[in-house]
Amino acid sequence: DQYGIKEAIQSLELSNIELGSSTGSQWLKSGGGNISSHSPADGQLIGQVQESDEACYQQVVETAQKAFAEWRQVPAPKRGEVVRQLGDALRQKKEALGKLVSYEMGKSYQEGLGEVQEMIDICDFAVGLSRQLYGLTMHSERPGHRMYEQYHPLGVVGIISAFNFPVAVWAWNTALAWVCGDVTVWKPSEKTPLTAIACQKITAKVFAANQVPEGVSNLIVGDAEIGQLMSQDTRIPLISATGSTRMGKAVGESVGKRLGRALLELGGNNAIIFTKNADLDMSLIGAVFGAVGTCGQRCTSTRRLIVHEEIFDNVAARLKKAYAQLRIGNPLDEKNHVGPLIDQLAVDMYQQAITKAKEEGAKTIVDGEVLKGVGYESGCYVKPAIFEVKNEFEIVQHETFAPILYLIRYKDLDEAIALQNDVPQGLSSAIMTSDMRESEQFLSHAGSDCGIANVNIGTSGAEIGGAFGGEKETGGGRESGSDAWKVYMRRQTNTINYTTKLPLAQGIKFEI
Ligand code: UN1
Repeated sequence: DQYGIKEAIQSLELSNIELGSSTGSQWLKSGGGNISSHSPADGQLIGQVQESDEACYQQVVETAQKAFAEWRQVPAPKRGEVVRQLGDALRQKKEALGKLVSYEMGKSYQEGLGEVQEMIDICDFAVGLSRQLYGLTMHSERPGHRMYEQYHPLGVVGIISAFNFPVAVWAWNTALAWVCGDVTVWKPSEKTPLTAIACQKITAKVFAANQVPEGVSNLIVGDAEIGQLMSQDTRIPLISATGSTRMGKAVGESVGKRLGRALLELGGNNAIIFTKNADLDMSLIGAVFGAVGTCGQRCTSTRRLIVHEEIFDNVAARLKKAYAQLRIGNPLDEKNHVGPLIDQLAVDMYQQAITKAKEEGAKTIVDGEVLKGVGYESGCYVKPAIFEVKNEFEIVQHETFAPILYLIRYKDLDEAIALQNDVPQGLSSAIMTSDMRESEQFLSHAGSDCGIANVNIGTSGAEIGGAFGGEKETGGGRESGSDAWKVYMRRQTNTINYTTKLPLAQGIKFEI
């Protein structure tokens, strides 16, 4: 145990077999089978988690509803104080949780720590927010009247999260939802159930110390069926779902049918434009981190580089050189740059995408390969690959969750921006340039159509302070910073008459 996994697991108080349904300090037995969580780093079994069944689900949602009635009565800054303490608890467990994230999901330890840091940051953000859940006031057209709006707690919030950010995306949602007075039911990815159990245990301790009612933080480990139950459940006014576009469409359809609220954060097909005026040294770091970081499994991963034809060959050559230096191996070994993909299915998709790209006419710059031998026993390690392609190739239009980078040439900036926008997804985008005219055009209303548009920064690694999400097939939702909190509350407009007359709006006369 050279990386101290056992110690981390102990510090997080995890045992070999855990129950997957919890309302806080209580854990519910179900009739469901066990999910085995294997590490993609070394293929070892980390532990087992009992899957929730429908009876557990019903009990969890009922407890959540009861808890909401109490939790919404707690003043928002007091709710913020509890979230502040959660942030402190996460600071204490940062190394252990970061390590488990790295081991269960396969991202580098550095990125595991970064993910826990995002949780801490959003807790801090939420604490401040708990005193800033502002509505506007407006002037009434009627004399002696006052008008304003307020934001009230919404209710039970369902959170469906993905394996690639197994803990941070939950925190973005819960930290905000809790200060807003909501209670949460979390369905984590079945591929990373143990990190979820660890989060629930950390939270339960903080909540118990603050007499937070049972049912404010709920966990339900299950498959797509549980996700469907949540999506159809009229007791859950908001479903926040992160994952594939396919999943998001299913969730969006079910939530839409009952006119519930869906916050969707789905696939990206993120591009960086390299203009002639790019500072290549730093641009290449941004592009390589964006493409191979988290083994290409961020929704913000860089999938396409749109490169000016005059610098194309130079960029391709320098990327080739940089890729030759990448160290691929155990994500807990800090010398390595690239860890494994999440599982065999992901490896299959990586291989299929490369085959398809070649069939469509891709030119190989760095070929892909599934790695075998010592250190690669899990079968999940692959070589990051680069291909020169045309943007219209079917495979290029599709998000493959793997370290495959597509290079595309362009002549002028209008064309580059059109290429950048010409995909079904709209999450993150970037331009590398020192020319203000180029960057302003890229950021203008006729520029990037994405929810995130950066200058001289890659596509991944957004800070929590901004609203996070994107357009088109990315789903349109915004999570995390800015005013993303508003979706977790219901808005109410109030008009108050403090006179003895009853004038009607729009000057309507009505006398009795
Ligand atoms: C995701 O991949 O679902 O911007 C979230 C980033 C991270 C979050 C990614 N802060 O890359």
